[in-house]
Amino acid sequence: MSNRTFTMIKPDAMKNGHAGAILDKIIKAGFRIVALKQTKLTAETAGAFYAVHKERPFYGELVEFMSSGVIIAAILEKDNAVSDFRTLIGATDPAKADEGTIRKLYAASVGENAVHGSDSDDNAKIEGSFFFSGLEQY
Ligand code: IDP
Repeated sequence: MSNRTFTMIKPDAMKNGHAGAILDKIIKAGFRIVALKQTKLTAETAGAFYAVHKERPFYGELVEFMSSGVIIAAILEKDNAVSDFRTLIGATDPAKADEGTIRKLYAASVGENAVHGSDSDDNAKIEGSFFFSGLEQY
């Protein structure tokens, strides 16, 4: 079990002014920020990040949405990081997310759902290194 996960604050939450509140919630939940930056994905880089979903019907919509505005990307550290972070953000569809979760509080739909959280330790490593070199992780 690794102690790191990777997150993005997605374009909807950035545009709606929720980035500060989301970061506050993440830090108060006990995650340490290992690396963090604001950046913008192109259709090409968003497509590469989500390549695992290439065959899903929502892939085109997802790529368009994720490249529609700036995001914040971050690597987070905590015991049991991947699983605890998935609990903190809630279900993919905010309508099904538990009360108090980030997606319940700040997301509007299953597509535009405010935050990303890695779903495994292996993916946390792959996704973190998609955005950050080793020298950017403290
Ligand atoms: P996750 O982000 O909760 O792990 P995944 O099933 O891995 O959920 O899907 C990745 C992302 O694709 C979701 O966070 C969401 O932005 C988008 N997505 C998932 N299902 C749908 C859908 O049915 N319609 C549109 N977008 C979707």
